[in-house]
Amino acid sequence: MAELEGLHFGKSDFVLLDEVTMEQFLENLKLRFEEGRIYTFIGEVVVSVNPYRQMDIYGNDVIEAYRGRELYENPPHLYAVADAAYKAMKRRAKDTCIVISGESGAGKTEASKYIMQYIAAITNPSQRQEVESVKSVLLKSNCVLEAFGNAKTNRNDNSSRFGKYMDINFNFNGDPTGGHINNYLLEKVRGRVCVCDLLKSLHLNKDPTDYTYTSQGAASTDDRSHHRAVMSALKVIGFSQEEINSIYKILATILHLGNLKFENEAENVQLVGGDLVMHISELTGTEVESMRKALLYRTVATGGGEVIEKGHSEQEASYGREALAKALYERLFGWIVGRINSVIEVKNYNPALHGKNTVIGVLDIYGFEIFDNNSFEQFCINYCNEKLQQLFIELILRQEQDEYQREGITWQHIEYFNNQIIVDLVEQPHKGIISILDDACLTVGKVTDSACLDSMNDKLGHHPHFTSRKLTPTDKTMEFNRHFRIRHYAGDVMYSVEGFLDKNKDPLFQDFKRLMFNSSDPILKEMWPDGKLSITEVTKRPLTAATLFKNSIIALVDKLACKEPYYVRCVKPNEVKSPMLFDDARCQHQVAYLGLLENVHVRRAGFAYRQPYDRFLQRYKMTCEYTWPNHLMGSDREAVEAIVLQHNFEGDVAYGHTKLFVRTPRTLFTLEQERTALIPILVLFLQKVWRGAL
Ligand code: AD9
Ligand code: MG
Repeated sequence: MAELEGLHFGKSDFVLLDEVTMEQFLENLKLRFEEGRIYTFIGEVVVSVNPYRQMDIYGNDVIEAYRGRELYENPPHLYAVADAAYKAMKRRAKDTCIVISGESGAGKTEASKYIMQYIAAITNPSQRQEVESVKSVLLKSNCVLEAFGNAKTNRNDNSSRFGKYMDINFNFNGDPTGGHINNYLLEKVRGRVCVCDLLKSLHLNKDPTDYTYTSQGAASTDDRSHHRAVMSALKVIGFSQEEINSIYKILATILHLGNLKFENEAENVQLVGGDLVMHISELTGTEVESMRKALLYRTVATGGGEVIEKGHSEQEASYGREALAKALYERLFGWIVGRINSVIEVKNYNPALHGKNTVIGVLDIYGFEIFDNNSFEQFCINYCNEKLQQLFIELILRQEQDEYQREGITWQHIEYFNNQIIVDLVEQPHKGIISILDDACLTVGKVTDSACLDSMNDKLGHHPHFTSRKLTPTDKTMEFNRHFRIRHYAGDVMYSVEGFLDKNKDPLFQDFKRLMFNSSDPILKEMWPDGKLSITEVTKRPLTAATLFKNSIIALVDKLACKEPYYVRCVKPNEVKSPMLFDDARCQHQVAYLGLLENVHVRRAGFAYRQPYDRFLQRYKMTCEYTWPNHLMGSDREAVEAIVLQHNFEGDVAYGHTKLFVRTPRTLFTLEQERTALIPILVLFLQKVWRGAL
């Protein structure tokens, strides 16, 4: 099990590459993937390649092997990172977080689940009932969130439609006491979401005439068992039958809305067929007439304070219906997360009695996206990644430098690209892209995407990370595409501005909000507090999608910034979900934008490993004649010096006040190798001693 898996599995830490080049990096990644070694370290960071097959590496025996061990004592694994985060939390009472990033289908959600399972497995050895029930709710919450929040896309059969950040709270014993989930919902910003897809993930029958949700219809056994698992998870978490009924009613409403059609009749828009709207009003606890009206008209307050009803065009009506379906889903999801949080939040925690409450946060969030055609969705996602990169720089480098200073180690400051300039380009008040977008959305009258781009050009034309150009017509479209380009830390991305304004606005007519707030279903009502305001009271425009997203990401970064971070970087080996294929070009692209080479460089510039003297000594004393079985030196540090000297590692280490710093993992691997080789000899030796043969 020891680290030294053998050279034919490649280098288990990229820091060991002979040269840090893209070529060598990829060669090593590929070799390991082909040998079924899906994890590789960069120091404490784990790089993971999606194996697209079940691996026999997550069993209890493996969990035991990683429990309480140091990173380099075992082959790279998610468990090593999970354990490191857990140890830091438990031993040093540090809040920690594990940031998992990578593109769609790279394996983030799977990784987050293995990490959670690991933490669940190693905690509460005494099986205390209340801790077990907290763990069970935490684990079950995944199942519910996936059922409602995942859908099949062309990139991933089980794609998370939301970014998720989960805090797990621990008491001083290191046992989980509760948690909190934040979701970064993509519904609004990821255009490709189709509500019906989301419902399919719940395996409800799509046929609008069949709304018995027990999945008897055409559903397969698999669907039925999945459905049962979700139902049971909802119950374990503590959802009441009434709440579950409301959830289903809302889902059914969304399905019906999807089937609702409009037609033009003598200038006026009408609903096609009356049944659907009756079902919808019944399910939402609203009056049929009010529902019909909200679907066909909107109330507008004129300048003079007069309130008039304005009929929709067919297009507006469809647009409104779509927006309602999406908002219903979005609010339902938000409400479910809120409900789960109310169950798992730590209650009655008394620090005086229970000690410090520490936290491990697990972030499963979309990575950098560069497509052929990038739109508002990619803009938001990439901005989020700029923020996380900023945090990475801030935390990793700052922490490194702090530790060297604390331990009295001389340290050369590392030069790195600070991407704050790009973060500012996007988020700065008044000047940033989001602010320009918002201004355009708030402008009365018709502002086009193109005009918004002109405004960006005026304000940002000289920014070193912003350019825009008008593309000439292509043969295919014969249209002028308008684009702008951001020079991201991970590479240049060209965004098509088309649709930016629409996606940024809150598309939901206020009439729907009021209608839902007035529902006779108290649970549905609870989801629409903003429907309380009457039309004349609504003065402020709701925040735009980009601003809401920005605010939530800023809050997320604040949460992460006060924690000790651990990273899992996920790579997707190919686009066809194959366990065999390592697509060089696709992997190279990901390695580049995940900044993995830079990561190796930074890691190599400093000391990759550090270890308190006593622990180092305990583990390697057998490799040195002066320290085995016990040393007679003045201090542990002197004994460690003896080990280092005997192996000629002086050039690779530095001595801190309490710890030994080791520059490259090779040193530790060599020691590990020697130790592994010595153990059978020592066992033999000890057996002989016991038998009195010596
Ligand atoms: V998305 O941004 O939510 O669309 P993720 O979360 O990065 O994406 P996910 O974890 O859902 O990807 O992984 C996609 C699929 O790859 C899974 O459904 C599994 O079939 C497969 N996968 C990922 N990781 C593993 C693994 N460690 N072992 C086996 C895996 N299969
Ligand atoms: Mg996912």
